[in-house]
Amino acid sequence: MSKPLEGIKIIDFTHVQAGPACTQLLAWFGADVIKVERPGAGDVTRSQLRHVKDADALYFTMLNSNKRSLTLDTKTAQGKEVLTKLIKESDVMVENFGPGALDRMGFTWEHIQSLNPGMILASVKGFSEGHAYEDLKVYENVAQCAGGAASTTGFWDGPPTVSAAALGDSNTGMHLAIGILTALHQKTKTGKGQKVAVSMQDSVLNLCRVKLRDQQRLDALGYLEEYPQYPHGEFSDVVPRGGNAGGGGQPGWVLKCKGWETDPNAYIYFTIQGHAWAPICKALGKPEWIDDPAYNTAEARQDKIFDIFAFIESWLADKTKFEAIDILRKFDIPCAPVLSMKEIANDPSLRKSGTVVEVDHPKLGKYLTVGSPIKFSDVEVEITASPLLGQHTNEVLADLGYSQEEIAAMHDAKAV
Ligand code: CAO
Repeated sequence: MSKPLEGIKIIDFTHVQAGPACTQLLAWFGADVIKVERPGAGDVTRSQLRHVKDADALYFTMLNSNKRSLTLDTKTAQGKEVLTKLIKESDVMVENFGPGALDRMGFTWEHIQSLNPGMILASVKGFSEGHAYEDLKVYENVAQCAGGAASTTGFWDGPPTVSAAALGDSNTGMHLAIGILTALHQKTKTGKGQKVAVSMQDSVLNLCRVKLRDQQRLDALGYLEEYPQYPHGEFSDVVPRGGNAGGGGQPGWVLKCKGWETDPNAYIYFTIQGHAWAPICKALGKPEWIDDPAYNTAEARQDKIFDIFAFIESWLADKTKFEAIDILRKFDIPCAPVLSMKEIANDPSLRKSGTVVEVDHPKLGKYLTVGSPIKFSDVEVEITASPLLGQHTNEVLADLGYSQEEIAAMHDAKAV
């Protein structure tokens, strides 16, 4: 079966995480993604946090599957010539260099357009063009702080906290992928390429929109009724950190289960969804709460929500998180176990769905990676190993029309 993006050629001028996450997604769906890397070193993540000597690090392999690797020193005349040829026959170029790096290399947007008017140039930067911080280089946690995630994550008595989820990096890459696919679609109508730019700050903020909602409600009311600070605590004029409170209108919390004293993840997330109140009371053996006016509305429960959570914890004390979920699911209560990475790695459901995939790598051996979270009825996503540094250099150069002698000369000159 042919893949949906088959025939789309992408110059992958990305490194670290934000850009590679984007191009990996496009490669899964069939695009020919040629990763351009500096000769000798390659993407810095190849050697970052290695656990097998001389083999590419998992940081690299898990973000660069299904791609080809071309080594090219784009600061040499020969390297620029190869890149020029590639630009002329590619559909998309993706880059996440520091601000201005591509221009300094001689590949301004105007020059790229003059080489190939159909080209889509997709860029990730820390901040958007024209932003007061547009010159800054940015990594994940910097973006989480600038995008409003850190100030609203964590507990009220602790400092701003970053999430383990890659809200700044992979999330930005996913936004960029949507932008690229949109531009490709528009090109089918206009025949023209365009520039697609996504900033890490904007992408984080896009996931924090409910916190901007809360700022406006707080400005208007002076309190936020779904936060743990309500009704007994204090609010200032900024959205506070709400611990593990639910972000919508459904109060929820992380609750201890049997074994929490020794197992750091013996917890479940429990949501008190309004219309599930009666089933919740039945599940907990508290039928008298169903019609009790002190409990039977969300408003009535609010000032004793933590007493209710404490009661649920006492109910959970003799149940493991999995036993608890098996009981609660029968009552249609929105809840889930807090899963460790070890549990996720070994979860048969995730293996079966192709979300956790085992890949065989020539130097690293077998490793696990996260497969496509997007499932199609008519597309099968196969995850293949990431390329070794320069594995496809000769093949790509030959495809561009270079002779074996010319390729050998480029190797001698260390341009590739
Ligand atoms: N051949 C020759 N030179 C190359 C090259 C190649 N194949 N690939 C990269 N380079 C050069 C660039 O041209 C640049 O040169 P100059 O600065 O001299 O013009 C140089 O390598 C450094 O590039 P950089 O600024 O991208 O790299 P850095 O390590 O200093 O910064 C990062 C890394 C991620 C902070 C920066 O790239 C950045 O801010 N990117 C945008 C935001 C982003 O994507 N961050 C997320 C990264 S994932 O956490």
